[in-house]
Amino acid sequence: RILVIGAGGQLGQELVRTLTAVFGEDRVVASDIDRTKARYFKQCPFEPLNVFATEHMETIVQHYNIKHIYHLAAILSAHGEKHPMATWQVNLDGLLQVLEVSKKMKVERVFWPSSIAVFGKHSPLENTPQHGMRDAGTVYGIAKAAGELWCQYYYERYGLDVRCLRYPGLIGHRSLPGGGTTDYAVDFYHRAVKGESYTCYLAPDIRLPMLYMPDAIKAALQLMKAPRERIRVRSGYNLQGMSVTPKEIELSIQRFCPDFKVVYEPDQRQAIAEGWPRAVYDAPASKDWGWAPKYDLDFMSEDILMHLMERIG
Ligand code: VAH
Repeated sequence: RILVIGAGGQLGQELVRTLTAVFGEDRVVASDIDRTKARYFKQCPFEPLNVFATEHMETIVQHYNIKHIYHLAAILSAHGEKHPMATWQVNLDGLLQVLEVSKKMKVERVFWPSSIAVFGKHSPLENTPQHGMRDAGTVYGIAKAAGELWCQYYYERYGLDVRCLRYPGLIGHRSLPGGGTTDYAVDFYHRAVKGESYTCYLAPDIRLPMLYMPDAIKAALQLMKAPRERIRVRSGYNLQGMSVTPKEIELSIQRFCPDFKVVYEPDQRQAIAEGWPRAVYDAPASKDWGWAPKYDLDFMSEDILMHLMERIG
């Protein structure tokens, strides 16, 4: 079976939905520290789980005969800057608990989402290389950079098959992000279909790599399905979907919602975004396990707005 830790978050809700569809509802166990998140998971077992309760984690792994773990629990970049020590503890120490339990319980494969946030202002930010310098400028990014090194260590020292992706900003219509720097993009679509305007906390021209959720989920499943010997990057694979600015997203939405308006009032999150890549080099992901994103900006906008309009009516 498959255990998803932190299943109640933006990525987790979508991942559980796809994993249960692909492997069957009896093959997936969702878990989250917040037991109220059980409401999202009618299709599979749900277990409340705090990553620091390692004995409880071991009991879950044993009871459900868990062979694959997707460890998603984390505090995102913007929220993380308000609570640096808690963010380091949850994001890094939490990962170490999962790696230790996985090693002890002989879990076969572990997935961990890293982020383009591992890079910082001294990294080349255009076409950022796969093995470039990771001089993260946020606690979130520092924990992701350190976490990548720990994942690599557990593979090389203990043979634990940990696999990581450096996700760009993720945009989806089924689940809401929380505390991220790229959350604005999700807010744009929700406000547009409600006929509301939006005040954006980033400048209109800040270009960032973004990924539509179906491509993000597809990447995780492709990476985890690949034969062990195909995985040649044990830090985190760069993933490049589309590099877009808030203004370009606004214009793309206006093709479908002409009255949608955005006012730009950058706040402290602008400095975080400026330290991140404009676009990353992701040929190793394509070469090693067949990464090939499907969605561009207009295709994504059309798909999101269609789903949201149906839901919000
Ligand atoms: C964040 N969505 O905004 C995350 C992501 C690259 C951005 O890591 O913190």
